[in-house]
Amino acid sequence: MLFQMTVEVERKFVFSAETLETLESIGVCVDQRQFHDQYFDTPEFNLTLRDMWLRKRKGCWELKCPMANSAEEPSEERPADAALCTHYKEISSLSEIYQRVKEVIKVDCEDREAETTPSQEDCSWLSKLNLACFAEFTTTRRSFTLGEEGVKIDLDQADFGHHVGEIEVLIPEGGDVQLAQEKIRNAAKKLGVSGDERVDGKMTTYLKRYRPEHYAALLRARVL
Ligand code: V4E
Repeated sequence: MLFQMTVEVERKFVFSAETLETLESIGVCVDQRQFHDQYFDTPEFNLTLRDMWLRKRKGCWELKCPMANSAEEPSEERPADAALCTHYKEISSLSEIYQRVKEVIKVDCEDREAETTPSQEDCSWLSKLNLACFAEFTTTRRSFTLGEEGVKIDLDQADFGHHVGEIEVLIPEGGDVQLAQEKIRNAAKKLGVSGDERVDGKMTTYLKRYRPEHYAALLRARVL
């Protein structure tokens, strides 16, 4: 079966009262909501060591994976700030998620039950694959648009005291990542977002604070 996948191209930024003021004057607030995320992995970090992020948000399963063989431009031809943008496949079909997770955590193929895709409500597959929740937090998110097609700006406040902004563009798989980065660059300029340092997201901060061993393993593997 073929699945239509979305790719999220994103740049995180540190936001201040000034950024918020700019956003409120040149952008439109299109949404404000709260969601609770639970992230899952094995005790050996089989998923996150491969930069795969399995989570449950608002009752739905989501998996973020790095792009396979992403055809990057040679670094000398890439704009310097392209390195600040990440791009991940976003998978929300539980059957596709289950298939990919099983491939990584090689389950016994003799297990007939493992052949069947679980239902949204059935969480027994987690323990069968040795998956447990390693992080959970609630985020309050305000979303803005700036008039540029397909660009969304999220201001996130996590309940453990970390806030971060994200400029994001969603494209179909195989879509133009460089064009998305260009749009992100323009939006960052309009917002007065500068700096060439990578900004820690909610998860990086969470792991640093509450899961130092997991964080250290991901640093060693150069995932974070
Ligand atoms: C992909 C990823 C992680 C999973 C969480 O992704 P993130 O986009 O940070 O979360 P959120 O809540 O904004 O998701 P959305 O609602 O936009 O779908 S945790 C770490 N990574 C990888 C990663 C990385 N290596 N570097 C940076 C700057 N960001 C993410």
